[in-house]
Amino acid sequence: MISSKDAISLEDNYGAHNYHPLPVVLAKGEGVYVWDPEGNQYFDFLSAYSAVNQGHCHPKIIAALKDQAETLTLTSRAFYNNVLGEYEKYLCDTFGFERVLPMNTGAEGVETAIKITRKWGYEKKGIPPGEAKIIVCSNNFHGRTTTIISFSDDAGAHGNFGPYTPGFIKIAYNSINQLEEALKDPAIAGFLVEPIQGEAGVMVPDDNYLKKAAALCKSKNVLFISDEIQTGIARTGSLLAVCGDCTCRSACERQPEHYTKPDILILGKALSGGVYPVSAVLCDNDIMEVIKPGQHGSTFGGNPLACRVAIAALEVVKEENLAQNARHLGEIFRREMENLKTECRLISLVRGKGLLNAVEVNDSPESSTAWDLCIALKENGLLAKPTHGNIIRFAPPLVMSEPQLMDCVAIIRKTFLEFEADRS
Ligand code: IF1
Repeated sequence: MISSKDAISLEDNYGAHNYHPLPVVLAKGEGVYVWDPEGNQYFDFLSAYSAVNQGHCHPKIIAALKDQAETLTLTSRAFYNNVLGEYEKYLCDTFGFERVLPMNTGAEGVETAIKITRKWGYEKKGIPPGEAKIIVCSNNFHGRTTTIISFSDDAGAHGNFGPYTPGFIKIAYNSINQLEEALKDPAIAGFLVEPIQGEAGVMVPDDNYLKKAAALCKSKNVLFISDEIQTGIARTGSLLAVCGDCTCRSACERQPEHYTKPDILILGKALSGGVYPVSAVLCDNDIMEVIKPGQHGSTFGGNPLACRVAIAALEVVKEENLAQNARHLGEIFRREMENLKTECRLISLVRGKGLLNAVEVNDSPESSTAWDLCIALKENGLLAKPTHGNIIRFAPPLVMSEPQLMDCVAIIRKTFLEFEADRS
């Protein structure tokens, strides 16, 4: 097998330099573990940005992939296929919506939601042609397409990619007042929000923020659009982040004190368990009906391979109670990190929900401390990646066991304490 050194130099020499990876090469994965070509084992605390919630190479999902791959992979939507309808019904039943529009990547899901929202704005709300606006939040991350980066305020994501798509109004995240103010504009068609901001550094909004925001949108006839590409599929301790404290296996209005039903729900990443790019946009019929034949689509969206894989991936989430496990382990993880914070001055803040957590490193975002800590964690068998300079995101697969989590806590503890001792 190719060595780590050679794999890295090939990527360096032949790939676009659009990433700055941690210097580790992954050659195999199983559950919560990954291995490099030299056979070193690591706990994966990134989970491909929450796409492998079900763990690497989950046998049930891989079996579905293999079985369908030998039967039928792609038909295009010029014809019906025998899996798409079953998949759409399964998604509708699971998430409590009337219709699904299948796509592939997360960014395509967001683009789809934007198109549906604008069209709904003109055809249902009566916004004058060309004037529809969508409210978004500062420090958002919704993907990398030209329209989506138009409303990003990350210099790297946004800079020199203009001219930019107009029609977006930016407000502060977690500000009900600013939302109320922005909603006074009658040309607003939708409010696009992450229930927890991932890329921003795992920013958890105030309790009831989503509920209040959704209610305000409803009162102004504005669509509330939840981007659950990263937070969905059990990551934050419930099937969707908008399910609040409910650990039901489906998003349900049986628990209205917890659940905030979005008008449009966007899913991606772990919808396929990280096995294949699968995204989906869900909404009820009165909204989805604005999209007519020929007005939106994708060659690969809704292909039978994607549909089989996604059904299996969601079954795993339900059968293995991954939402409950994420909730339980998340509480332990944050408690342990809070304990470590009292002994180790390297940690300034711990936050998160379920198994989407972040530790703020007590140094400036310009310092290399968080990066150096991640290198040290890697040496000790745990992979995590810094974000925004001084934040480390900890998001293992949700199939982790409590003893495994305690092993990981021990690795993090040892690494941080040794790092601190070495520096002083
Ligand atoms: C990269 C972060 C995670 C997302 C939300 C849509 C998308 C994403 C809420 C687009 C994608 C990614 C992509 C990844 C880094 C990453 C990320 F660091 F930027 F914040 F997950 F933590 N909405 N998130 O988080 O989905 O088109 O990529 O399938 O390398 O850009 P996509």
